[in-house]
Amino acid sequence: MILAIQESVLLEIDVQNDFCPSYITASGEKRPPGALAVAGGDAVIRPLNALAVRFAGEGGRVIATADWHPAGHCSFAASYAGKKPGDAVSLPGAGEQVLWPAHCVQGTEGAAFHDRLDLRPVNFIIRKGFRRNLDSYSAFFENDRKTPTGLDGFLKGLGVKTVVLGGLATDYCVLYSALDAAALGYRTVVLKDAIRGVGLPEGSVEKALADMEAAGIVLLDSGELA
Ligand code: VGL
Ligand code: ZN
Repeated sequence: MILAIQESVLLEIDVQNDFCPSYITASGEKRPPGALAVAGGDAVIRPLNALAVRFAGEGGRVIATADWHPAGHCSFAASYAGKKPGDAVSLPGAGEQVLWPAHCVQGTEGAAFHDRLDLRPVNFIIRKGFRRNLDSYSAFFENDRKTPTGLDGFLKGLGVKTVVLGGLATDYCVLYSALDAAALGYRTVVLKDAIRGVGLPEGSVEKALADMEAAGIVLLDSGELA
C-alpha cells in the first residue's frame, strides 16, 4: 500500500510497561511481567520504532497513547467488593465494563512507556482513561462512546487523512481505536506485525481482526507500507 506520509499519522497504542512481559524501570531495575502483560507485547516495539522514524522524517506525525488510570479506577476488579479480573460490572452510561487487575496507575512505573519505545519521533502524547468512573479503550472516544479525547479534532486540524495503528492490545485499545478511526472517516491501517492481544475472553483476538476487516480496515505488515 502506498501512503502519503504527510497526510498520515502513526498511532502507537499503549506501549506501556504494564502491558509488557518484562521491562526496565527508570532506575534501571529489570521487572517481571507488568500487571496486565500481553504475551509478546514488547514485540510491537521494533516495527513501531522503525516506522515512527520514517513518519517523523517524511513529514508525517507520530502519536503515542497511554492508558492513565487513577487509583480505584472503575476498570479495576479491586475497586469492587467480591469481583475478580475477568468479571464484568454494569456502569451507568458506559454499559458493561470488563474488570482488570489494577494497571497503568498514573505516575507508576507500570504506566510508563516501555524503555525501548523510541519517544524521540513522537510529537503528541494522549492520555486516556483518567476519569475514575469512566474507562477509555479508544484513543478517540471514552467508553460512554461520546466523550471525545480530542484526538479527532487534533488530526482534522492537521489535515490527516490516514491513520496507521499498532500497539497493545489488539482486542481492546487497538480494536476500539481502529474502529473509531474508520467510523470517523479516516483511511485506517492496522499493522499485523505491530499488535499483540490479551485473548480474553478466548477468541477475542480473532474476533477483533474479523471486526476490523468487516469495518473496511486494512490489515497489513509494516513492511508492506511503501
Ligand atoms: C487495555 C485493557 C484495559 C488496552 C487497557 O490497552 O488494550 N486493555 N486497559
Ligand atoms: Zn486500562
